[in-house]
Amino acid sequence: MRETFYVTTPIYYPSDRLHIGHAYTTTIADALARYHRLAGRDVFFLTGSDEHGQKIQRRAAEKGMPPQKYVDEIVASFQELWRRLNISYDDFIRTTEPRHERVVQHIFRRIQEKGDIYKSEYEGWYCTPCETFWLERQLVDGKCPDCGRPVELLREESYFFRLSRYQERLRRHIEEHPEFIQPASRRNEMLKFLDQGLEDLCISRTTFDWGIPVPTDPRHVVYVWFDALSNYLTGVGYLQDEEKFRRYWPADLHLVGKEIVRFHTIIWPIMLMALDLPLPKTVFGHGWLIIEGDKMSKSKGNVVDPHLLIDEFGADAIRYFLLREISFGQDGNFSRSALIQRLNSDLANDLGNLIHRTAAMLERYFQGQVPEPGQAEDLDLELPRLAGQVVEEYRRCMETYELNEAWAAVWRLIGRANKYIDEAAPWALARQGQQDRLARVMYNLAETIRLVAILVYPAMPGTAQRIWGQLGLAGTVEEAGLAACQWGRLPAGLRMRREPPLFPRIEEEGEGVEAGRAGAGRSTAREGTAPGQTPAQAASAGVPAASASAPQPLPEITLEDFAKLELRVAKVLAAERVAGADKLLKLQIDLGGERRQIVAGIALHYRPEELVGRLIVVVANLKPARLKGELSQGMLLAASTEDGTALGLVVPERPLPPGSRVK
Ligand code: ME8
Repeated sequence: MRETFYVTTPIYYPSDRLHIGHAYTTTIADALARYHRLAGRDVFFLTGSDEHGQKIQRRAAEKGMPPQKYVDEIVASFQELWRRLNISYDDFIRTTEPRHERVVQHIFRRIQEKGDIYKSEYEGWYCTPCETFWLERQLVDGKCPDCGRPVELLREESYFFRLSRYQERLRRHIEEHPEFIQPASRRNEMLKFLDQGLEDLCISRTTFDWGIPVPTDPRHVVYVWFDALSNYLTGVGYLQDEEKFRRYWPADLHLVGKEIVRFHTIIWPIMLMALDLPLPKTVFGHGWLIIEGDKMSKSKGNVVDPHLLIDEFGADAIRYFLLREISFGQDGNFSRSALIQRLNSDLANDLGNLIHRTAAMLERYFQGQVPEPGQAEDLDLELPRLAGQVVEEYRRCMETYELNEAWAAVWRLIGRANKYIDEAAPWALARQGQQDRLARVMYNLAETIRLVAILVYPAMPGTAQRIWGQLGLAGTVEEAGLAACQWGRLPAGLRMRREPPLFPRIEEEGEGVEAGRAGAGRSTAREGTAPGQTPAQAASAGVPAASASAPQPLPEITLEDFAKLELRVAKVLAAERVAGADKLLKLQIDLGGERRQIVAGIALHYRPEELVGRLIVVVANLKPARLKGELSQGMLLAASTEDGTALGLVVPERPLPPGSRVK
């Protein structure tokens, strides 16, 4: 039988629409599920919604809706978000489903029969937003110690669960299984929490009715956390599909935010002990996404909507950012500028350039076909060696939940491959007629891209599959699996297609946007690096963007360098301002039979209407980029004074048909 991997996310409250924090947890769980599938395991990935309790009942009442109708609507939006984010869950559990209500009632009855549930009276505090009971001494300034919001005094008849009876058994388990609570800092917190002694837990309520009735006493509804935690059993067929349950239980990983580690490592394991079921292997409490230094909250108005981010940047870019930027386990800042910087540097530049340069050179030197690798020199052996090490390190990091280290390793390989292009200088080999060595270099590059496609799959499934297809490989990345990461399995003869960039560079207004698309040139492909030049020099030499303001003369270039620029005359068909960007105009241009859109930083100098019908000059082969979310497929030429106060378009001196080449 194949090894299994059962991973869960928290089931989220439908008290509101989900935000980027929820997307963070679910993306990590999805990446892990996909990684384990790649590794050949039989994966079960469960997510869902936590629909009962006082908080939800009140929210529904505020909206004037019956609770079931209210949750149905919100939960549909959860599922829509997961679809857009490409979340590959195997089941979505809703706690209002009959299959779950049955399981919860059974669990309640079973623990009661065992003598671990008794009836008494609860008198104490309750935080409804957290759905948590607190003792007077646990409050901080009379407020909830977790969220700082006001608490309510409760006094009602309740059923209690004898947590205290299992305290020592739980402590022993935590001490003997260091992998049970991760990271280690959370484990220490939980051991300290146990030192204070466990109080028995109130597990039923009588003052509202939106919950699962206690089977033996239906005036009570089951406490929402007792109900919610049980989802991890319902979801894998407990009491319904014994074969499935035996296959996947115990869970390998409950992934949760740090604020709910206590529920998952104290209450949940004790419920399982009382049911004589094995405990999950690991509860991992990750850190929070912080927005510009502040916790996200509705009242602060800083809630980030993942839908808008997906609209603007695409699902894979957002997934990659969440997985790469935040040190897994710790809190991490989420900001638009960090996002753009990360996407530009890692995706548009590093990954994008590697693919673009390789595809372009394969086309130029081998009609797009991956050649049989020729004789290798020392330099050519380094990349395969590094690839082997990176695959090993990647596996180790994924298995031990050092996720961002795994991506860092992959990007070391990508970085090395880009440097290898500069060092091996395929264009020089081609000039010197060294076909054999050139074939080796190009094979190595294409093979690195194949490995990278597999390795990035858990983070960016769509992108990985596109790269796979671009290389001419059949089937899916997931079917190929990690086993295909062996160097040298790329068959010669495949045809690698040249495709538009996977991740156009994103330009934000204000950072050097002066003329056509100033700044974009910094990241253009480095294919043409000449011997003795650094890639940066070659890139800046190759692109005249905003160079009017450059104080230093640029390094000399050859005619060949200049010939790489495809400058053409274009006619402006339409022009308009870009919303939310003072400096930008969006132009529709005719390039001689081809229509394109370009975005130019000239709005302070030209009104849209004065441009329509005019001839301009554009760099037609500049890598497309996005500015304020608008696609720009080229750059117009303009000259400006060094301080940027005066600017004029570069135009042909007499009328010429659109598409005419500028040489
Ligand atoms: O707690 N940063 O549901 P919930 C990172 N229903 N992760 C965040 C986050 C942030 N700023 N905000 C939320 C519940 N999360 C219960 C769970 S499980 C049996 C019951 C994520 O809707 C994180 O995973 O309040 C956190 O634990 C979870 O959303 C809380 O979701």
